[in-house]
Amino acid sequence: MSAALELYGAQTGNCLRVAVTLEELGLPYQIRKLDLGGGEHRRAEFLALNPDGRVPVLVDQSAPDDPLVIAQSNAILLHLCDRRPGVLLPVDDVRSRAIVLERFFYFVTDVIAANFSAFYLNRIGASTEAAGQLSARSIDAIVDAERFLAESRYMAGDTFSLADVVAVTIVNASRDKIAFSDHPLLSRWFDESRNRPAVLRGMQAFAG
Ligand SMILES: N[C@@H](CCC(=O)N[C@@H](CS)C(=O)NCC(=O)O)C(=O)O
Repeated sequence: MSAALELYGAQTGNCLRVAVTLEELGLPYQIRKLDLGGGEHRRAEFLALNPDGRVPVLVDQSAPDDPLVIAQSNAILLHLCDRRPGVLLPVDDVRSRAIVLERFFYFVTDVIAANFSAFYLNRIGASTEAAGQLSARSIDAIVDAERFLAESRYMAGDTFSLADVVAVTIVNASRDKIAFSDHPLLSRWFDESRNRPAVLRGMQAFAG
């Protein structure tokens, strides 16, 4: 029998964030790995799921007669949080929820979007100067996030949340550019977060 949740993707940041979220929430899922280099995401079977031809895509078969197909990694993350209310995103405490969402969007927009734009400019050989500026902006925002850790153990409070999921994947991808010795709170948080069993499992979901 196949799992109710199928995750189509590859070893990319957007897909890993979904895999880590599934693991942290303890939701059973099946990986459907695509070879992006080989163009599997441009084939008709996958385009039928996501005409945009991009991963990740989640197929939620909780209602088998009416499967829900979701693209856009951040929409998938929020949908998964709804499947296990209160674990990674508070539900009843409006204040805590707002802080988790604030920090989630901080990492998604100010860090990850800038990082992706730099990567894209480098890939197409457009402007190395602009790419360098965007990359520096992304790293500055990571380092600046240390102020969140002066208030609490994790990025948005005293429990690991959706904000930490998105933060740990991008900090891991950027780790060679961060002077951790100058940022002890960030360093402590990163060591603790990246070694969580669910994070380790999620980061390996598409490996091999
Ligand atoms: N905004 C989308 C971006 C999706 C995206 O760009 N996915 C990349 C991998 S992380 C992809 O499918 N790249 C293959 C391609 O564009 O051909 C999301 O968050 O899911």
